[in-house]
Amino acid sequence: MTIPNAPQYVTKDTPLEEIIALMKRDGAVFVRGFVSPTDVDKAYEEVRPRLDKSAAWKGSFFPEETQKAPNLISLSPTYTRTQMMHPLFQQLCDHFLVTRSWNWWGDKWSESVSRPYLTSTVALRVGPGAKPQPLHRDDYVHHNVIAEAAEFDYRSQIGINVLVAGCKVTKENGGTRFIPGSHLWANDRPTPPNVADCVYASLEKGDALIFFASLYHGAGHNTTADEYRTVFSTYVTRGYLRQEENQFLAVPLERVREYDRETQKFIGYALSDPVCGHVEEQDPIYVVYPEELETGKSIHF
Ligand SMILES: O=C(O)CCC(=O)C(=O)O
Ligand SMILES: [Fe+2]
Repeated sequence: MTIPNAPQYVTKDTPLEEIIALMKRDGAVFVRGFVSPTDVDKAYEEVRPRLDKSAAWKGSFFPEETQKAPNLISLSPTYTRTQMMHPLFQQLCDHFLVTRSWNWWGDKWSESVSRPYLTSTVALRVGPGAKPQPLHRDDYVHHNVIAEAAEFDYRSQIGINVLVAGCKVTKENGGTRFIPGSHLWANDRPTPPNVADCVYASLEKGDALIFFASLYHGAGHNTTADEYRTVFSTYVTRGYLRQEENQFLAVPLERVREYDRETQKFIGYALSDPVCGHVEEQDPIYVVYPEELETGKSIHF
């Protein structure tokens, strides 16, 4: 029996319209057999060395038992090809995150179409004993503000994430938990999200959880003695959330180094609070001053 507002399991062959309707209603869908276990294993082998050397997190967003591998495109061509560029994920991003606007261009009424693009990638390996993450919205990174709405509103949604299970994911080993329907909630609700309203991802290796970045969610509690829960995470956002002139590609680093620090920060070598613009989970100013990386203040939100 289908329980209303309980997130549904679909396959990558389920008609796109059905998946879109479920996303609008629940804010999330589970996709069975999203990537083959062979491709997941290959991607895992490509990111494992980085996960193994992940330093313990000192902030409160991740428990210290969680190891992370950011920058997956550099690490794993298999991940990039089979997960980030997955046709179903691409179709959903195209459906929900293309921005179209109309303007007068002289006397011509013209349309601009901005396509979605990648905003961040990370593999997350939650170790035994890891406490749950706080429930949060990933679109807080881009300061998204949502007004209370009974109906789905395209313009309120600025991001979609896909989590792909790198192993069997269960409630016990820290499976992602989330509140179905919370993608419709206003930011300024007077009460915090309630863990009791959560459902827990239960995934086989290669299954996916696709959800709006506005959905309240977080990694669960790993209560096992010896299981490591790995997921690959891909975040996509609207294409206009960027600088007009791409300073990072247009200005060579040698030129950037000739300017003072305030100028470098204004060019873009700074974090936008909370965590936008990081490089390998660090403030991008360390790309300009790599010698400060050891002594500098690292991000631990
Ligand atoms: O590890 C998970 O299950 C979710 C991670 C997450 O929500 C995040 O890092 O923003
Ligand atoms: Fe998150």
